[in-house]
Amino acid sequence: MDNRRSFFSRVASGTLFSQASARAQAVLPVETPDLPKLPHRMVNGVKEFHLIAEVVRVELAPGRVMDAWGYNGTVPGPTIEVNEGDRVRVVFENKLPEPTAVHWHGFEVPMEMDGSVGLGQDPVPPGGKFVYEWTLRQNGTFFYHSHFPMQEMMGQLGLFIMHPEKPYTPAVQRDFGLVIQEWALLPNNTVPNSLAMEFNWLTFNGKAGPACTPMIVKQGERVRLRLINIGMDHHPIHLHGMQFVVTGTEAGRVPETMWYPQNTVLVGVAQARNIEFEAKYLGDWMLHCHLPHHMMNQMISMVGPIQHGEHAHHMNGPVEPYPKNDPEKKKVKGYPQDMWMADDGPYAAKPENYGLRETWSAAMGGMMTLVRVVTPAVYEEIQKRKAAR
Ligand SMILES: [Cu+2]
Repeated sequence: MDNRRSFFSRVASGTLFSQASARAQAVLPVETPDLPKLPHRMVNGVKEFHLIAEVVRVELAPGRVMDAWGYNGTVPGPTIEVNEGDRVRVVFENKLPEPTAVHWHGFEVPMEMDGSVGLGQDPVPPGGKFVYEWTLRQNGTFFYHSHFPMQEMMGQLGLFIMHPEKPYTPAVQRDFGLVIQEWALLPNNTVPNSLAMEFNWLTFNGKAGPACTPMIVKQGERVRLRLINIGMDHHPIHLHGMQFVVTGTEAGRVPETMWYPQNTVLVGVAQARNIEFEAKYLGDWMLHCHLPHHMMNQMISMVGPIQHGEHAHHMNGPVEPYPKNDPEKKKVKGYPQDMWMADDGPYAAKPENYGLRETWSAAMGGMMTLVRVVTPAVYEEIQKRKAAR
């Protein structure tokens, strides 16, 4: 009788099902805008992935093509998603023109499975293969990348999500992953300059604003964003309109007692940061790196007109002022952002951009995307458009 009473009271209070719903929450897939997932097949209880390093032609923004190095046809590489405790095999193939290997960043695995060339394994030659296999007893936001630095700067990076065995609390309704990268694409080149120290293209998941696909959230949902960074710079990532807490690092979950409110998180090189927030307020909220040069495209001196507007006149004294009425001077698309060029054309058809204010694209440049907290009606319309795509 006591048991029965306790059963019903638990049903009434919702605690009986909280475990089941929490388990469902544990496998809530991570959405990675503009990036695919790497599929796997089960082979005798092992999750087997095939990862191929190769040269990939991508479009950072409409018309800006880059020949970078990625995996399985994308730059950065596709997202790998597994569960804590899984036995995982990655059959790796090198289709690059030089030797490489894959380092599993933050993984607690035997050294010969760590991907550190020279120490744990030999380089995988062009055309060669190597099989990585582990039982993964961690959870959190991890990543994979080549451990050759110049290959990192050519794009060789990807998200590796390990979902926890015991679900995180509180549960989230949306979980997004964003890969931070930077590129030096000099004029008339399609191959990134991996020696560069300043960068003209800054990307989330391989796209520069306004080409980044917004993250769509319903008002009231709890949201997790996972950010990872490999490059030459640390990026202070700022969210508009709401406060968040940092709930995870590259090493796993942060205890709740250590959470404190922020709206900017520094994602340093080789770091991962998970942030979580309640999507309290309707709006198209920017999420961006706050380094000024990273909020624009083409922001290096050798790619565009270095002066603009009245600045030239004031700074240079009574010399010929900047020809404000010369449209040719304003034709370097996206440079710099304060030239204010709204150009919705290439983005209008994207379902996730539905309902944005007409001038939105002018505000977006560089490492910048949107968390769109939308009404049910806008959410439904976006879903309808995605289904029809
Ligand atoms: Cu930055």
